[in-house]
Amino acid sequence: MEPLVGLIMGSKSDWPTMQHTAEMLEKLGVPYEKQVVSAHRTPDLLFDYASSAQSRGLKVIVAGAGGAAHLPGMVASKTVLPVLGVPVQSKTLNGLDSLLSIAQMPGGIAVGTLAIGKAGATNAGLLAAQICGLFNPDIQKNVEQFRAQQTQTVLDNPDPAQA
Ligand code: RP5
Repeated sequence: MEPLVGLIMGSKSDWPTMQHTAEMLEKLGVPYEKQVVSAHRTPDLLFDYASSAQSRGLKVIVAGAGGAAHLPGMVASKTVLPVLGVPVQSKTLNGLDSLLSIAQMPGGIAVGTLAIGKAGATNAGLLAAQICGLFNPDIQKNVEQFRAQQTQTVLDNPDPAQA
């Protein structure tokens, strides 16, 4: 299947975080593509990627970046596809810089901002799948099954002291 989700990140160093988005998309049967696209190191590539994303068939873009994290906002400015931003945990400021850079978009261009780090990356994959589930019943069913299994796992293991 052609990719529905474009998974991009500012650097290879973001992969240990953003691989959790990839894992969730795979778990939920969402076809995706992945690529390093840097706002400040490859600005022309960023413009090309974002402006061609819709015509190439993508439905959602997940963009992870750290530090002065311009990538999600700049991508959102060049496409009407929903853009989900993942703040990567930076070494110096623990990702607070990334979070504020991504979340504090001025009104008029929207980026859906997730939590810092692994949880945000995981949920970006989940949210992208939920968006794709709006037009793809198979993906929506996979999301429902994932949620049901998660619930059952908690109900089956109520003792907090037991491994
Ligand atoms: C950002 O700068 C990337 O998203 C990454 O989180 C951060 C550091 O990049 P590297 O210097 O590790 O390549 O563009």
